[in-house]
Amino acid sequence: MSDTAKKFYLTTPIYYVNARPHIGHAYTTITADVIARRQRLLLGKENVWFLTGTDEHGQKVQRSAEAAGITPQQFTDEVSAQFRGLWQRMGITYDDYIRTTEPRHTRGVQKLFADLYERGHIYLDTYTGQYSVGEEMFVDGPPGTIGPDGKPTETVTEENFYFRLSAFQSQIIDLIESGEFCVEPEARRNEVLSFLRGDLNSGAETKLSAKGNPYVSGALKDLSISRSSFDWGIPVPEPAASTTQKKHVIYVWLDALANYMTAVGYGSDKPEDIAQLQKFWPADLHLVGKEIIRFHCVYWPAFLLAAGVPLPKKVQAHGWLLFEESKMSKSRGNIVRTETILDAFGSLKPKPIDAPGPELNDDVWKREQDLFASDVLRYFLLREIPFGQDGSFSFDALVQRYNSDLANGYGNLVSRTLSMIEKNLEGTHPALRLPETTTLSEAAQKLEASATTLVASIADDFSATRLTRVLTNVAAFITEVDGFFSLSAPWKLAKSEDFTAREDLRAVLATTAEAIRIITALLYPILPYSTAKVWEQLGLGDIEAAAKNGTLSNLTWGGLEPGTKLGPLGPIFPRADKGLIQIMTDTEQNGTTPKPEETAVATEQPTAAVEAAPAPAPATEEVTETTPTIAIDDFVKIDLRVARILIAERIPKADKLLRLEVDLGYEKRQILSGIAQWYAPEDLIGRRIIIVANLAPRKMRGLESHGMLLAASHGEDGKPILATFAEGDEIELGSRLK
Ligand code: ME8
Repeated sequence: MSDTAKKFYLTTPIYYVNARPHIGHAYTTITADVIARRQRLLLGKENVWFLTGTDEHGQKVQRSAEAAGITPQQFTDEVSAQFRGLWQRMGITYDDYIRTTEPRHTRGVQKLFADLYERGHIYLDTYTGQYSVGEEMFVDGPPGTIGPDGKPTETVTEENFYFRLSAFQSQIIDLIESGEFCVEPEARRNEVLSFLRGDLNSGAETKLSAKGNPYVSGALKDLSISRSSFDWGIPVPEPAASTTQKKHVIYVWLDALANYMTAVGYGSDKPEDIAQLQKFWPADLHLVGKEIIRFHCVYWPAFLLAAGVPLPKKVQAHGWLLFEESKMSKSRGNIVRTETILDAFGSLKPKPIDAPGPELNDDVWKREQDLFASDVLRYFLLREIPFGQDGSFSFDALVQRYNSDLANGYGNLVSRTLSMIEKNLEGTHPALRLPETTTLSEAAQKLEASATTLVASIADDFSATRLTRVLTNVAAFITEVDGFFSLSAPWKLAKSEDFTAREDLRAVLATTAEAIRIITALLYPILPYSTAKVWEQLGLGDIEAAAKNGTLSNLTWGGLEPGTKLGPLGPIFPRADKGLIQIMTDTEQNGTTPKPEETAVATEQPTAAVEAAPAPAPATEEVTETTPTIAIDDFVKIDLRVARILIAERIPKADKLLRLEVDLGYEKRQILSGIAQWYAPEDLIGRRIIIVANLAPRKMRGLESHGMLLAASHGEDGKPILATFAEGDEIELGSRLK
């Protein structure tokens, strides 16, 4: 197996399928995605391999499937697809997704087990002990001991296969001490080392390793690596299997850890798999949460040493996302689902009413919304939680951070710079020169120096996964560029006829635009969607092409070609209303993301509109405080018309929806509306109502809804009261409301 420097193989943990994904999982996966994108810039796409997947065996999964009344395979298929679907929704660029129920994995795990057995590292023995089902491990202590998952252990007596873990104690200590097997951060390294050494002050016999590192002999016990009390796992292969009466499955952690190798071809004899394994193994980085450090830094290297396989180069452990003060986890019931955030932030990018042509269909637009919202979450998690430390999550902080750094910071800088170039310089980038005015010239030179320092320091920060530092340094640079912009006051320069002022205007805008180019290139791995939009607006085309051809990794000041035309401009980071916090909180409390049709007439409905809105807007009280004023031009875009309800009926299996056919005088329409809880269909027929006639059609439950009814939202439960006309009002159907 090769050890070339010019490749990078990184992994996330493979996630258990006994719980649905939450933002704790997203945190690791996002971090890995950022590292993968950055590495691709440096090494080229073909030399980077990013693996994620799902861990599908074990008693916990078997029990969850039983509780759900389905087979373990059905259960794992379902949940694994949820993880995968979420990563796709978020634009995660994994190269491979491994499932431990795949044949390629089974084959590799059985080979590993057979090799270990053949090399004499596995023996059969009987053991009675306390087993934590939640964590899939034996723990020390009397019956009823509380396991690491916070639940009482179970007494388990089993004849098991054992792995001679104890034989590798001193060797692993040496590998970690020498840095050959790197464990980061420091605190985790110390934790692993002290576990491996045993308590040197306990009075027990101390030995010295080959490299002179002290350890308590016997502190590391052999490890049971098979189970016979359940069968949802990979069977122990021959010849070991025939040495025992019972059927054994391989311990889920041996099974799971091996994914890192089986996914790149271990256990296969196909030439392409062998080549893949040679190219990418050993892994360069296993990214994990801190609670599984022992499995990755003690068991895993021991299995590999025993099998004669090179060790991964580094294991890096991050801290936990806390919610309401404790670790976010399914068993504690305090999780936040990523979908909640994607839906809420996605709603900040409503599909334009006058969206052009079929290329901007609902699916395409939904994709844009998801990727945008995913950027927001990426930014927040990486900006707020220094890698390695625990960090609290709150919706409040998410909205605040978004508004301060993205809407007001980066987004505002981009929009004010580019719109000035558009207005004053015919949308064409001027040549980069120093301004004539001394103070401005000095400030511009300082900015260039800061940019150069930033580019250099960020390379190190990225490679050490100091992503919070990357973002704080970029944010500080954005503030500096903003300061330069304000000091130069280009809007005043633009009004002057003076020659120097005109020249300075060009120099200032060129300097700011160049700074934006650098910022955007640096942020690309973290904000792939938004930076692509800024790149287009800068007139630089496709950022992915720039990533491939090296433009994003060779950042020298002055790279923006003068004469480049700006792309079409538009808002990148619309400001988020505080109401979004409530929406996300409510969504989590209700336990599920409301399906579009269920959000209709939700209590949070902001206005009088009643339709199947994908993401409800803030509560009415909130809205009166925060709804922005609009110009008459905005209002006239909304085509409000008088219509009469011809048909109203319930839709099977949709409790909240009614199907209406309305007459607009000039045409008849079908509209689906979430008012079924409040209005009996028969009471609606014949009513004259107001509809938003130019709302883009959308499909719900396979039916197209073309328009939206207006209603006032009444009382705490948001009961809709349809806007209508008095009995005697003479009004033609189809009349426009203005
Ligand atoms: O442990 N904060 O799977 P798992 C931060 N299948 N990260 C979190 C988190 C939180 N609150 N909750 C989960 C397993 N994670 C095994 C791994 S690998 C060979 C087998 C992330 O579904 C974090 O990366 O319990 C953590 O290590 C991982 O999800 C655990 O996922």
